Amino acid sequence: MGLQHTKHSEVKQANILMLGLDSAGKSTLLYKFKYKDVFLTVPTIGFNVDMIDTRKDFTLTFWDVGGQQKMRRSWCNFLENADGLLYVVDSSDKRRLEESKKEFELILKNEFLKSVPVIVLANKQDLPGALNAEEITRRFNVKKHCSNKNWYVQPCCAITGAGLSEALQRLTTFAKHYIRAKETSTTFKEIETL
Ligand code: G3D
Ligand code: MG
Repeated sequence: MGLQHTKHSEVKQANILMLGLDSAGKSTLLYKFKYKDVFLTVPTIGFNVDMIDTRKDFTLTFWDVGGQQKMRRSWCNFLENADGLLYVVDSSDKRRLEESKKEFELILKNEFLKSVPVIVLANKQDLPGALNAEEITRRFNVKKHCSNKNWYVQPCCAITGAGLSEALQRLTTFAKHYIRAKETSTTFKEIETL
């Protein structure tokens, strides 16, 4: 019996689910991504979703499904196709940190996100008293909740754009890795059923 080699098609696109409480800075981030990168399209598909394609050789499509209470129930619809989760936190809003943490924990319990990579954006680093990335990591218990997947906590400021290219780079690496792993496991399942 020989080894079966499967040639992967080149990964060109990834769906990134963007979540976080209202006012965390999601829309500001999308705006910044849009005007920083050359290649983009913003299809109007109604609903509270923003799709943005960035980079020439690889497309990250961001789905900003809104953080308001009434929108949270619709999050699940977007989880199934997610190749990455970008979770945005207002690091300066200590009053709502616990609420944000609860949402984070809740979303990670979803079966569809079991091994989906996670980037937590510790946003609003420009504001006085903002918790740094280490503190957000600790408070959100990220190590524990993301122990079975790739994760990173990136400090950033959506207004100046500081930290965003690092976040995009890491997100791209994680998402590509995730998609390849998904393809491999599908291939193995197909082989098993032969
Ligand atoms: P949301 O889409 O997650 O609900 P928004 O959040 O992008 O609408 O941002 C909510 C508010 O936070 C906005 O202010 C926005 O300018 C501000 N904001 C977003 N990111 C940052 C940041 O990194 N630093 C600072 N100082 N402010 C930020 P307004 O005043 O329009 O409500
Ligand atoms: Mg918004």
